Amino acid sequence: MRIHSAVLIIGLCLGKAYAQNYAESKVSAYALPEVLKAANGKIIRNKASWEKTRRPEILRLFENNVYGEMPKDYEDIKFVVTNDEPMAMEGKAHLKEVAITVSRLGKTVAIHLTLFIPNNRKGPSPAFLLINNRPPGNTQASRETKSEFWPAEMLISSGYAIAAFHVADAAPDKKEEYMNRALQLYPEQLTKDNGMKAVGTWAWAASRVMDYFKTDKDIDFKKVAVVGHSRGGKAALWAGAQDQRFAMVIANCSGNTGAALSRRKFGETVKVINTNFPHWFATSYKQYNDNENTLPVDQHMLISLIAPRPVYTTNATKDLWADPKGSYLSLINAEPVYALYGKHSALTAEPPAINDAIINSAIGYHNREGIHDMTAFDWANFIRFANFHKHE
Ligand code: GTR
Repeated sequence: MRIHSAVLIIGLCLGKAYAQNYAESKVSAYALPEVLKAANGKIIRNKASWEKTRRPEILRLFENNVYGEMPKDYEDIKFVVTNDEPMAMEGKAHLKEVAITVSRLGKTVAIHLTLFIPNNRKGPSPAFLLINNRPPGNTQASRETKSEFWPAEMLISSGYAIAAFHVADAAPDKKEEYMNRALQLYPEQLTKDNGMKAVGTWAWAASRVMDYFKTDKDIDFKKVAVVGHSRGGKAALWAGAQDQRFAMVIANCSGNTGAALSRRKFGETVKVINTNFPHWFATSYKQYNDNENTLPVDQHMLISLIAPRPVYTTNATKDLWADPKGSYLSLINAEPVYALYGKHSALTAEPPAINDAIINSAIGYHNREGIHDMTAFDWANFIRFANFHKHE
């Protein structure tokens, strides 16, 4: 009985705290850092100075203050196809399971890639790569269980290759264990304030898959979209910002330190995410706990780093924790950088109606009815978005 009342009281308190956190009226006024104003005060007016000055500046700010450095060197990388089934999915797809083995300083890490390529195709296939943060069963090669989180059959019948690796191969998603895989190759990262942690390492691993794709003649290396959900979405955005070989970036319900603006402090905040997941972002990011207004960046600048490449983000109506409005505002505030490249954005001033997708646009978006998840509805729109951009 006593326990019940305690639970009730805690529940009511939490409910109240969340209700306050979810009130638009509680969002205080904030000023976003200007994406087109360089550190020396000069206003960026064309893509040449964006690429030469401002883009590298912003990339460094994110490395030093949010995601940590992105090491690019390694001594060796090997690709071994461990399973090859040319007639998988009842003959519709070629399945390849590939061990991507990376070595540095005498240490080795293996990223296991599952890849289905449509057999009904002319030439190399465009591909989607999922950074899988959910149980590995979601991206099963055997297809005994099928999950909407990675609807491989749907992608294959739409003419796209579909690939996935599991985040635990690169960095286990636990504060006591994240350092035990790929970070063993980069021990210097573990001692720096701006060293990469789990989310950075997942993005690093996505880039190693690109290294593999470059060698696979069945894949159109110039047409690879990196996809992630939630924490995987944060990693997908960071991967796409860092590695311009990704032609498209898709972040589903990515929320705080993903697509959502930090300064709104709506739903999950920097302090909450750093406290609950101390192993995700650089140690230096913790100085912004309850101190978002001093961040030299906000998340619209992360979206900007993806320009001119198409970017698509989503939210879900019952996932206020991920701040749908703040994610949409992030996209709107990245538009000036896409404009430098003459890229058309069809974003409307207000977010589109629930379940209405903005597809014919360099920056795409939908807010799906429902909970925090990645569903067949989300994927159907990713495919529409990729189809729209296919011939660019
Ligand atoms: C939550 C976290 C979010 C998001 C989510 C997920 O607990 O607060 O930032 O990453 O997990 O990955 O599903």
